[in-house]
Amino acid sequence: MNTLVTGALGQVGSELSVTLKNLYGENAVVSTDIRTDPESPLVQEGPFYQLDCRNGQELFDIVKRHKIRRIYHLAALLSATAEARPQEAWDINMNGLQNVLEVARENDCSVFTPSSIAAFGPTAPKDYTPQNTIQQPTSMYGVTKVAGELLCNYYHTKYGVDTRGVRYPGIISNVTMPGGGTTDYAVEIYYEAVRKKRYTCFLKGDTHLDMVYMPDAIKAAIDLMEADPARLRHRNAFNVTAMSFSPEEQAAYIRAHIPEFEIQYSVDPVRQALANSWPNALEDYAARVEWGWNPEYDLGSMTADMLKVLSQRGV
Ligand code: AKB
Repeated sequence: MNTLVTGALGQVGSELSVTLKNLYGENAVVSTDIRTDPESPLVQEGPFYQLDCRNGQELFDIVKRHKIRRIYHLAALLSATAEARPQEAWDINMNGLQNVLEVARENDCSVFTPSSIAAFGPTAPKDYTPQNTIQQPTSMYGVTKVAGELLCNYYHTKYGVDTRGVRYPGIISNVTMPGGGTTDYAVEIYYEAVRKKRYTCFLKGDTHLDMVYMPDAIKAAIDLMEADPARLRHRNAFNVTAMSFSPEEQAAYIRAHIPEFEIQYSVDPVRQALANSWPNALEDYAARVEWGWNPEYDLGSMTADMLKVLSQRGV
């Protein structure tokens, strides 16, 4: 069964594509992205296409040519960029997704679409936010995530398309930097800790958000798509989380390895407002019961691994 990844040069896509190639075979995974990067092994080794998912015909042609049966649709604008360019965010996040769902309907593909903690707004319970609760996000990113969840469920019930998704928290990784998100600070802090032993954070020190380390985020996407459909009571999208912490708590964990590390704050009002509107911590019972979600990393083990990998690489 061949697999297509959109947004393959992004933070999740770059690592997911490599993992999928290791699992299913080099040529069984086709990578696409709106941009290209001649330095990327995914581009050099292929198959790779520069593709804007808003172009439904090109997407259809690639899916036909490579006999694709599974799509990981990761191409999207993240929260801070979407807030700066809301019309474009709606266009990319929604029209791109609808093209993917249409192509999946016509070619009998299953579809993984990530949602986000941003699919909740200020009216949802802040702590242990349930799987099923009120979803009234106030950001354009969140609006596209809720609409995307509903659209994916619609394609499942109306057309039988096998759509599945998770509500990702902030994702921390050491391979590809995130871009344009509110949770990007939680990645930058490790790079700056290794480089300069100090970091200026754009969120307030006591802002709690859910997070997950990349190996667990990748495992979530693959395990959910491999799960027995008979066990799935939910589809779009499952709450998942591995940890919830604030910048000041993260800094304390970094100080256990780098005692001189200092954190300062220069708050960005746009990203602070986004973070304030999201949950502090999700409840992820449905994911645990229905497809075995069980993250390996917590704040301590992730911090140790991030600092070790970045120091060894000499970032
Ligand atoms: C963002 O910050 O925009 C993303 C997300 C929480 O979905 N990382």
